[in-house]
Amino acid sequence: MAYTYDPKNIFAKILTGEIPNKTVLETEHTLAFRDIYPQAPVHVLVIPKGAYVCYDHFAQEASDAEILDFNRVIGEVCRMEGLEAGGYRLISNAGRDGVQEVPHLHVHILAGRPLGRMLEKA
Ligand code: DGP
Repeated sequence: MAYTYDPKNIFAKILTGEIPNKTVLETEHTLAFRDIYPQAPVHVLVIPKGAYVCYDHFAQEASDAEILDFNRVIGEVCRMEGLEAGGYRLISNAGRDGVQEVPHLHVHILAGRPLGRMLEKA
């Protein structure tokens, strides 16, 4: 599938500094920042700096360095936020059925309260 990246999406604007963010961690290829509408006491979004729409796009086209850095940042944020003991959930929504609102790859890190079952029955 060919991916079309919208360079005007909200997270692209966060990456250019056009929209402010509460940064948790920044590296060469990755930015982690607090979600504006937190769903849990800890709600951090991790995004690659490159123009990738969703996880499979990233996994297909990103460099090894970008993929390594992205995954390391997710783990590092979990440690920085002290989540190892209590646990956490990672979510990456994609496309229509995943109900992805912002079309720039992001992984949600959610923690700080019991999060319930992963999905409610339809
Ligand atoms: P998703 O549905 O997976 O695409 O989640 C998008 C998330 O992005 C949602 O939890 C709210 C968050 N969000 C939307 N706009 C902004 C913003 O301007 N700043 C921040 N920090 N988060 C945003």
